[in-house]
This record gives sequence, C-alpha cells and structure tokens, in this order.
Amino acid sequence: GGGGREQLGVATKTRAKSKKPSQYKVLMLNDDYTPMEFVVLVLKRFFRMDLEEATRVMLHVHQRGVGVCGIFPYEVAETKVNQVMDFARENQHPLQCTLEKA
Ligand code: TYC
Repeated sequence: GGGGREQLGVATKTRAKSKKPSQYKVLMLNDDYTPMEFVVLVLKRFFRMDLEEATRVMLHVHQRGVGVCGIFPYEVAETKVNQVMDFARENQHPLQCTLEKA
C-alpha cells in the first residue's frame, strides 16, 4: 500500500484519510441580567435537557461563570450558538453562548 511502514513489515492502508469531523463544546456564559428561568428554557429547548438537568447546568453557569451545554460536530454547534443568540436577542436578554474546540 501507500503507507510507509511496509518496510518495517507492517501493512498499512493506502486510502487518503477522510478527516473525522472535529467536535466543539457549546459554552453558556453567565451574566447578571438574564433570568434563571430563561436559561433553563434555552437549555430545554435547544439542548433537549429535562428540567432537572437544565436547572443543574444553569446553576453551574450561574455559580462558576461558564458551563458546557453539549459537544457537537462544528456545524451543529454553530447552529445551536446562533439559535440561542437569536432567541436571547428576540427576548432582549444579554445571554451569551460560544464555541470552543472540544
Ligand atoms: N446570573 C443570572 C441571574 O442571577 C442567571 C444566569 C444563569 C444567567 C446562567 C446566564 O448563562 C446564565 N439572574
């Protein structure tokens, strides 16, 4: 094959590697103004969390400043960030959400 390790007696595949989609964390940031109930609603609506998990994540962000909403392929993570930011803006809350390579 095309791999270089035959010389060492190890068969390797020839095909070009197809890159696996890299994963991204979607992070929620704390602020002083967005109501706790709104953050819980966001986590339920866009991250499919139940009330208990959404409350736990919201309180983590409230207390620690930042928290992970989920880990997704880049395009999915980007879409979720945009959905959250649009929904927050529509409701006039300063809630911020961002991406970080996992
Ligand atoms: N700190 C906000 C408050 O006291 C609640 C909050 C939690 C805001 C999480 C944003 O990502 C957030 N109302």
